[in-house]
Amino acid sequence: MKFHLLTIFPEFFRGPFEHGVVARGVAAGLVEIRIHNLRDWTSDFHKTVDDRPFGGGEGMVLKPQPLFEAVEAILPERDPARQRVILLSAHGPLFDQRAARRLLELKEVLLICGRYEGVDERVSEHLADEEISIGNYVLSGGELGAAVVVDAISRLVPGVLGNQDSALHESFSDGGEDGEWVLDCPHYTRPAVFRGWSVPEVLLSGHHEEIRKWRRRAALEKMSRLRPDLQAASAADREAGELNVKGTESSHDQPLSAEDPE
Ligand code: 9D3
Repeated sequence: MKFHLLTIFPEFFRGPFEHGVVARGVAAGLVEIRIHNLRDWTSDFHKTVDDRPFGGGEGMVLKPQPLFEAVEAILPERDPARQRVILLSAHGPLFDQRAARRLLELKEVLLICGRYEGVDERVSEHLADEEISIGNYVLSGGELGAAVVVDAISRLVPGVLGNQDSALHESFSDGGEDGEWVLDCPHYTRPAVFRGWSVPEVLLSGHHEEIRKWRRRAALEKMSRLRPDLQAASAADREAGELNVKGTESSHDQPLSAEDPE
């Protein structure tokens, strides 16, 4: 998987891509990231990338010329089945796990990071194949969005995660097909009692079948509590209610008789 990032802040990505999963994917040769400085495609002495908006108004707009020339130089002939030019913008459809899986099918993705008040609309109309927003809030530019997109896709590239099962199972225990967002179960580690709060007893029991059932119930209960907006949550709620997860939870407050394994 090859990513191109087109930005006026090339140094922005040093942090996000030099750590963790993305860095490992790059080191393993499974992910390739090329960062391109938009100013390299300006032709004037001052390397101007922006200009005032026609019709007046606040702020500056990214000029089309450096963006078009950059994209045409980076991807000279675009194969729409394998390459995609994406404009990160506050106005695009929201990026989600389903979009990450869709883009994983491509060989090469060029992410255009907007800045200032916006990008000349002809970039959206005639240069980018699609637009992506990462959420309904105002950011200062597309760089953080591009980093999010690269991270989410890179961890799906086969072999990038140590344990290949992880990417498939996490948050998709039974929602992988239709893109339903299914939350993971709660996790605990030592000590078994921390500041008086106990780990649910079943997790210390060694009863794998009981643990599996508890984890499923707890995941559903947590999702319906924290994400009632998700469609699966209402079904989850019913199941959690029937199976009485809340009853399981009350054991949190009781001190454990079991020895602290620490
Ligand atoms: C309401 C007028 N403008 C806000 C001051 C609109 C606007 C222009 C430019 C809002 C954001 C931006 C810059 N944002 C991005 O380039 C961006 C973004 C975002 O703001 N939110 C979520 N995802 C993304 S991806 C790129």
